Amino acid sequence: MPKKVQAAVLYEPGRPMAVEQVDLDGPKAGEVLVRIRATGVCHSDYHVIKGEWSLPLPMVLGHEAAGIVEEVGPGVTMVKPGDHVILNFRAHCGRCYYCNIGRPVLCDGIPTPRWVMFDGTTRLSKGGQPIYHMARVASFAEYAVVPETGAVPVRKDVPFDRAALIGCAVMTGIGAVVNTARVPAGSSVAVIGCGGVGLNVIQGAALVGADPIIAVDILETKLGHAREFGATHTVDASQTDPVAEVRRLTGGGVDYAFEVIGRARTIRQAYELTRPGGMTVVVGMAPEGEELAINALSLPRTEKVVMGCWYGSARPWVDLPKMAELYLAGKIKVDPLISRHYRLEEINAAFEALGRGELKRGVVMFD
Ligand code: PAD
Ligand code: ZN
Repeated sequence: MPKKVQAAVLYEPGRPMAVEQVDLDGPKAGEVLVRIRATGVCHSDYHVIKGEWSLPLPMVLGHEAAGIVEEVGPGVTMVKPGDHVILNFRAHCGRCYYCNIGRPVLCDGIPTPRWVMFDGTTRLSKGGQPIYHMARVASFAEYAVVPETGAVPVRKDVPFDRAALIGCAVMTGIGAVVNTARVPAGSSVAVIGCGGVGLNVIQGAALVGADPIIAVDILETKLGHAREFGATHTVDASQTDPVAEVRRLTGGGVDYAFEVIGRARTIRQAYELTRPGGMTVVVGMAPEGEELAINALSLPRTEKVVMGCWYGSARPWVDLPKMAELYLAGKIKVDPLISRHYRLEEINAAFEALGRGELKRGVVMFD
C-alpha cells in the first residue's frame, strides 16, 4: 500500500502549488524512504514555478533538504534507518566515467531523466497518475523516496534547517569558490547576485582569504547581508553600472567573478568585469534557451576563462559531511542565512517572498 503524504504539487507554471495528499510508494531496490524535516526555498525551484524550464508536470519540487531515513529498499548498504541525511540533488551511479574521475555532479551513467527514479518510474502519484520528482529529491512533502546515493548521512547534532541549507545553497556557493574556481588567497572576487547562493559564494571567498570581495545586487538589504557574509565592498547595480564600478575599484577588473542570478545580461557583466587572465564562473541558472553573447575576439586577447558551476562541483559524499563539520566547528555561517521558517501550507507565500527579494533563505519545517 502506498503511503499517504502531504505534498506541494505544481500542476501548471505560474499557478500556486496545491498542498494536498498524494500517494508515495515504498522504496524499491537501491532506494531510501526519508522523512523530510526541513527543506529550503531555492531559486532553482522558482525557475520551474515561473515556467522558465520545461519540465514534466505535475511535479513535487524541493531539492534542498534534510531528514531522517525511515526505511531502506533491497540492497541498500550506504544508509540505514535512523540516519540523519542531507539530500543530494545529484544522486550518482558510481560507475560512469564522471563518477570514476571524481566528478559525480556530471554523472551520466543513469539513462533516465532527473524527474524519475533511476528505473524510469515515479514513486509519487495521485489517482494512479504519476507525479514527477524534482531532481530525484522532491522534498516539498512529508516523505520522499530517493536513490541511495541521494541521501548522505551527517552528524545528528546539525539542526535540520541548517542541514537542509547545506544541501544546496551552502554547498553550491562555497563549492563554487573552493572546488570549481579554486580561488587562491589574496585574489580579488566579485559576486553578482547576493541571494541564498550568492551569500555563500561570498563566505567561500572570505574563507579562502580573497580580497577585495565585491558584492553586487540591486537591493540595499541584500548588500547589507553581503557585508555580514564577508563582502568588503558593495555595488548597487540599480544605481551604478557594476562593470564600470568594479573595474574602477580594482583598477581593471577582478581575478574571479561569480554570476549567481541566472541571466545572460548579468553573466555578460560578470565576464566584462573579470580582468584579463581571470575567470568568470557561472553559477546562476538561466531560463531555458537563453543564449550568452560575448565578444569573440576578446577571448584570445584576454585569455579569460568562462566556467560553469553545478552544485559547487561537489563530491557530495565527502563535501556535505565536511560542510556539516565546518558548521559545527563554527568555521562557516549557516544560522544567519535563515530569514524565516514556514509551514508546508505556506509554501506559495514563501516563493512570493523569495521573488520579492525578502529572504536570504526561507526554510519549510515539518512537525
Ligand atoms: P535568490 O533569489 O535568493 O537571489 C538572487 C539575487 O539576485 C537576489 O538577491 C536579487 O536581488 C539579485 N538580482 C536580481 N537581478 C539582479 C541584477 N540585475 N543585478 C544584481 N543582482 C540582481 O536566488 P538563489 O540564491 O536561490 O539562486 C541564484 C541562482 O543560482 C538561481 O539561478 C538558481 O537557480 C541558481 C542555483 N544554481 C545552482 C547550481 O548548482 N549552479 C544551485 C542552486 C541555485
Ligand atoms: Zn538550490
